[in-house]
Amino acid sequence: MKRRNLLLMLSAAAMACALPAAAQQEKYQAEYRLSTVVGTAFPWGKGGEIWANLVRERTKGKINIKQYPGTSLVGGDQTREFTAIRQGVIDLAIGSTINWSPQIKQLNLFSLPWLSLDYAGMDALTQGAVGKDVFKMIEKAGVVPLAFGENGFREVTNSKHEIRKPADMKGLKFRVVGSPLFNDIFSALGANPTQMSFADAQPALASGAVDGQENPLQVFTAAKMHTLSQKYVTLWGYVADPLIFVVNKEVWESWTPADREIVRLAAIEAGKQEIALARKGLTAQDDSLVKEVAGLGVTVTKLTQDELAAFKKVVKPVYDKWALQIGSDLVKKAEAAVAASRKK
Ligand code: X2X
Repeated sequence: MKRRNLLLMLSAAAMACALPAAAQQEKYQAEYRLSTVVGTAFPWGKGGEIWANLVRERTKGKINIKQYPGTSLVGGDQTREFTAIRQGVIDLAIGSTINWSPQIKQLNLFSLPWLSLDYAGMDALTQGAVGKDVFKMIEKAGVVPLAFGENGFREVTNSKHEIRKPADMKGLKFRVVGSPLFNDIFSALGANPTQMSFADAQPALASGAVDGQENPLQVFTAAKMHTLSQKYVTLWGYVADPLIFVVNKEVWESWTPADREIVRLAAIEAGKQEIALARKGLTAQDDSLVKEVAGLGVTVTKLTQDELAAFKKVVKPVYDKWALQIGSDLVKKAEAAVAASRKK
């Protein structure tokens, strides 16, 4: 073989070896878009920031995540977020199961009123067999789930009067989130629900177009809802609202296995930190956030077990109707997990 041919062959071989790495590198985008409904003033948005920072550090800037709060990549329409993740308009998200339930109806599970009453019950759902089933459903829908976070227990607030019993709900106009399950709950209680996005909710509360809303206390304070005429808060904790960290499937597959592991572990870590932030000031040991809300001149109402039971009784038919739509097996599994957490 002539020396020139040998050199050509050697350089071709060298190029072939170098190609996979180079091709791999080319597939990485300059920026990955992370969707959240709220910004970093909220535990949920902060969770996004923590995740993005961990990934950026640990991949040495190779995976550069930019956060888009306000669900701005879908014009604020939370109910379209999951479809946009699937289609690749959104690369990563930390989303509420409520907002994704129009696409995956089983996600309504977490919105069954008073399915779980405390954090132990919530953890039993997300960290156990139910959480695994839910991840499988998300995977089946073509999106890669990595970790759970939490928005928090959703409490009912309004501008008109204290809510202690179902009759107090009568005729009040409420902004509700994007699952028809919430329309059913509020209608059953005699209220007047209207579904709208979080972005639209704030001006609607400010103008008095609606009287009330339901969201965790962390959302109440971060969005300064006392300045939106929300003078009455009832701690009824009817829905716990977990969040899920996900990645678009094609984006996920474009990353090296080592980078995927970095992103996955960072999601788990960010999820834990985010859950701690979401629960801060809302535990038996430390209820400082409840006090903070009362300090804003808001009437904070805690319900007795009997008072709570009256609400549960009214919405029982809604629970039963939705349990069938979600799937009895999954609901039974969830109920059993919650019951077991109470025995501990
Ligand atoms: O829209 C809401 O109320 C919020 C921010 O809690 C959710 O996205 C579910």
